[in-house]
Parts: sequence; structure tokens; C-alpha cells
Amino acid sequence: MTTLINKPKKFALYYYDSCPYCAFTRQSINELGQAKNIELRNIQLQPEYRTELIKNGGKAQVPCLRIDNVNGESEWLYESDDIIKYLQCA
Ligand SMILES: N[C@@H](CCC(=O)N[C@@H](CS)C(=O)NCC(=O)O)C(=O)O
Repeated sequence: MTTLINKPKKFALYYYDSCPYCAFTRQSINELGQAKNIELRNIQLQPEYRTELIKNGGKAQVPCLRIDNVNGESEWLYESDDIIKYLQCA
């Protein structure tokens, strides 16, 4: 049984427009009806997003899904396939 403590607090997708993996991930997010739940963070338009992606996620690769849990911890999920699989179950 899912409890409130296991539910993500919020999601943010780090991406940029010319990245094909990002485009595919965003298309899948739309098809899953998850777009309203995921803040988009363009790392080329806002360099501070790139800085926090590298600092906290560990590398500049996009797409990356940031998952902020209710306990205050964040997870940084790389790889478009893994992001889409995760969101299919979220
Ligand atoms: N296997 C990855 C590939 C992602 C990828 O290659 N992203 C490129 C942009 S299209 C990138 O961020 N390159 C910069 C880097 O890896 O630091 C995925 O499916 O998400």
C-alpha cells in the first residue's frame, strides 16, 4: 500500500531544446498526462539550472528528472528510458 511518505513532493525536468533525448522524454511526458506535474528547467536559458544539475546530480547530461521527496531529499534520475519508465509508474 502506498503511503504519503513515499509520494514524491514534486518533479522538475532539466533539459534543453535541441536535445533529441529531451524532446522524446517531453513527448512521452505529454502522452502520459504528466506535463502538469513536472516543472521544465531549461539549462541553456537559465545557467543556474545547469549549475545545480552538475552540483547535485553529478553531471551536465540531460534529460534529468529531479524528484523532490516529501522527506526533503532529492533524487536525480538520468537516462531518458529510465525517466519514462519511472513516470509510467508514478
Ligand atoms: N542515454 C542518454 C543520452 C543523453 C544525452 O546524450 N544527452 C546529451 C544531449 S542530447 C547531453 O546531455 N550531453 C552532454 C553531456 O552528456 O554532458 C539518454 O537517453 O538520456
